Amino acid sequence: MISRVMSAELAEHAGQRVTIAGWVHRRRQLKSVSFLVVRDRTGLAQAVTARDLPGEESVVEVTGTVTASPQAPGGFELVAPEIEVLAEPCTAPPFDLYRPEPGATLPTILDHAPVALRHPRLRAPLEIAAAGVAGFRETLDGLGFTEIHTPKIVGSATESGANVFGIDYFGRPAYLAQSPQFCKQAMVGVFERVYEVGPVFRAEPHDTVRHLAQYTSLDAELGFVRDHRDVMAVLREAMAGMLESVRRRAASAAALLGATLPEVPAEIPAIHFTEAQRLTSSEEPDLSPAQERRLSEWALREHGSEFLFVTGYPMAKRPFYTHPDPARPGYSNGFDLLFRGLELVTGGQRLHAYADYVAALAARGEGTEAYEGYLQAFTYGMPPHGGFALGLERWTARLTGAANIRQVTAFPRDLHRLSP
Ligand code: AMO
Repeated sequence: MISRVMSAELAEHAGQRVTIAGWVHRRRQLKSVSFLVVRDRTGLAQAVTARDLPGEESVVEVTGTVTASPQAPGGFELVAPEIEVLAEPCTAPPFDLYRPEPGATLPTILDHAPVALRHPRLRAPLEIAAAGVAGFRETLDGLGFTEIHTPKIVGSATESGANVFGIDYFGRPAYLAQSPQFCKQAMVGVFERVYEVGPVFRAEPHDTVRHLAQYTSLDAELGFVRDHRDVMAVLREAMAGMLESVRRRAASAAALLGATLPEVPAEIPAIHFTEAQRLTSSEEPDLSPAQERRLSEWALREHGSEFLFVTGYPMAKRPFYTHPDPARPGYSNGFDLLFRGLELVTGGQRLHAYADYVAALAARGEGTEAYEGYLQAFTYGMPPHGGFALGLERWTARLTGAANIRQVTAFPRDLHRLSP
């Protein structure tokens, strides 16, 4: 391994001869002097030289003497450098990566994602997402959860049959998992508390700014709950941990994007679905995006909170595994978490008795055949339990102010996009 110094560490090596490595972010050739700005994973470093410079996005190793320079990024630069070119690009990027704003349309950016994402502003949301996931894991590990990995090829739909991708599985019909729902519930019987960070697939037929055909789901499921409120309390901790992790690990990415990180109230305000209907003067059995926006505005105004729980969604609008509210016929122990005007999380208490599953499926005109594998868990004794799933890209988009979920997804999959 070469002993390589990161650009962010130059100040610690003042006066020494060091080697940095990265991509040529920008070059400026003046009459008598040339400036080479190199980008590595920690930021930018400048080298000053008299010679011709390799082209932008060339991969280089630069060895030079660290010297104070107020104009250089980070206040230090490399002088008298030796430059070794490790790889040269075949083509120029579709836009200048060194300009503060990408200055390209979203389709251009997405079509050229492998190089476009090197732009500091386009990379920043992905750093924030990574920090969020790290915080999610840390928080749930701390609460006694075990991380699990469940199959993405499954034999039955979990959420609804409507938006499932069918595939050919050795000649048998199978599906891409819409959610780890069934497996995470079964794993509560093994570990009591589990979580998963993984891809899920939805054949979303609509071209919207908040739907992808593949997204990253942060799932959790826990046993021995009183009802959905215990699940909401864990979700509150996970949310606080994710944001704390962004503050710790991705502060400069958040600052670059001007992202304001919300406070998570000690107790996130919660309203019942019927109250949400009343506040938005609606009798519809579901909340529209416009209603979600109005409810978020209300929560900010009334409670100073950017988060709002809506509980008790009608049973008819929730999947068959949802636990009913014993005190309110027709309503469920299911909830959504709204964040800055958007549904960010869905969760709730689940049925846990085998007979209740059989009855719930029958009430929806379905038999148990397609679910036999899943329902096994409930024939062997399952505690009252519940869980939730958070869409990572929605979280990142709301946090960074991105209007379109594709702006915070490295290689989005949607109705039209399959490459890169
Ligand atoms: P649901 O289907 O509501 O619930 O999904 C949970 C969360 O995932 C996100 N999400 C999406 N993000 C991007 N593109 C999509 N097409 C998309 N669809 C959903 C949202 C949503 O709140 N099994 C249940 C969860 C549970 O009860 O544990 C489920 O999957 O942020």
